[in-house]
Amino acid sequence: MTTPFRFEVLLACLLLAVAGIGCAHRPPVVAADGEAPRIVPLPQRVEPGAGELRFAREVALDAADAAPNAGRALRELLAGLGIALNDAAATHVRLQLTEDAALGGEGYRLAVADGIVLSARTDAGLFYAVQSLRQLLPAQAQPDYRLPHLAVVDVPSYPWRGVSLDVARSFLPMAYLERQIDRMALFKFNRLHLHLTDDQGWRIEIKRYPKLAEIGGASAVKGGRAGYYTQEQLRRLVAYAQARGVTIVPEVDMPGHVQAALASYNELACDGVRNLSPYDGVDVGFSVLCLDKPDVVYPFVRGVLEEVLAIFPSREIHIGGDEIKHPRYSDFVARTAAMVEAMGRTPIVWEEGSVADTSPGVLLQLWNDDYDIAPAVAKGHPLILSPCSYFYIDHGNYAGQPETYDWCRKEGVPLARIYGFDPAAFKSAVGVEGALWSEWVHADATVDNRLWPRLAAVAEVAWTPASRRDYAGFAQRMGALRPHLDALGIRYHPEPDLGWAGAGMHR
Ligand code: TNX
Repeated sequence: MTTPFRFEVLLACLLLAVAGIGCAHRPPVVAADGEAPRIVPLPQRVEPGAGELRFAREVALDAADAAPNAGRALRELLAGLGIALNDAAATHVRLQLTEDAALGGEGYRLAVADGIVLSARTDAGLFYAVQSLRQLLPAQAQPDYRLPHLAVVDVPSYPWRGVSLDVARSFLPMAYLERQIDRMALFKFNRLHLHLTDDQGWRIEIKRYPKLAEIGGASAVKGGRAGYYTQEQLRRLVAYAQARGVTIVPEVDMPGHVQAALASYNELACDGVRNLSPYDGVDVGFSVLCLDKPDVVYPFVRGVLEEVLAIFPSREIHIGGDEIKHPRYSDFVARTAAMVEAMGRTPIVWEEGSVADTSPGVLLQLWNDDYDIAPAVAKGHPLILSPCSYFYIDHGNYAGQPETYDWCRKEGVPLARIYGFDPAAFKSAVGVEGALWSEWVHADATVDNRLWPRLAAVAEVAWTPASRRDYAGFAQRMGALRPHLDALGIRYHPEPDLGWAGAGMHR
């Protein structure tokens, strides 16, 4: 643990002041209560001001019509805190679009002085300004409010800040996914990758192949939940996520991990295959689409992808490609990736797909720490980073946590470990993604426990450059956001590093 940065800087300032030199480096902002401002992920720049803004439960709001998502989020934030809108109120809150190239597509400014000004070039940037304000304000309504004067200028390091949820092994209800999107938005995530199909279940309605949902949707891993999403539900989810800056990235895992599909449509399996039953185990690598029957398999793949693409506007579409050995594997990946590209989208394939002859635009998702991805990077493939010893949060919050995997790392994947990851080691990285597989995670509360607070570390790794990060500062800021997580009903892991361990905590 390092000494909190604030103290060191204050001490340095004091010494310089005594020497009559003044202080060139300003400390990070110190809020009214003496704590660093609780913004996670840490912004690129926070300039402290001298005073504080106080207001009672009304403000005058001036919000740009051209920023509907940010405007809605800001109105919801204020309403949730019992702050009324009144044009005659003394305190003004302004949400404005500005031309400032340095802010890019997702950056923003947030200034608190006599009033509150949020500015950005885009609705997305303004939405993030609102999320920072949401963290600075209390989680519950108060009789009046105090905010330290400050000026934040913020831009993310990486454009891909993702979470992946495995809804195939064990299903998650639509209401949980909506809650998850709200929570992700608070930490400025912008991708929710849904692993929609696997051996244990097929979770998306495909109208041309109705048995995928009827039969494939009825199974789950032992102890897990079965179910499937209708196309209508998924369209609503896409819109819900879009309004919160989150793109839903669908994954249909092929050509392996397909037992649920084979059980639904037996002809997708090779003729000699005997095991065509639904599957509820945890072993992998045994099922495969019959790549010797291209006339059966590729029309199926095309039919499924056409419906998937019609539901999900995401530019990137995940086609799986993990954990299968087959002489025609490379050919399948190359052909399916080309199909997705011909449909105007960008395929994502798990790292193993790097052996296939695909265009360099295909995104690869790295998941084994020691996989030799360098040749693919040399070919120009962009990478989504999910190396398992940092980002597989189906592993324990601590060593030996019940109902967690430890195949990738015996000691689990604790918060501090995630925080220490530096994506800059991979030069073609577009960002990072935390992955929750659900072989052992079957209830909403267990999902919460695995995701939080670790996703906050994933968010900061994706947003804030390693040079600006320090774990002690993160622990202090994140520790202070506990009431916000409580207000969202999150049943988080009682992380000792954040001071959350102890009586009365969620387990
Ligand atoms: C590996 S990551 C898998 C998943 C498992 C996970 C469990 C990947 C591409 N394949 O099928 O659920 O490990 O940790």
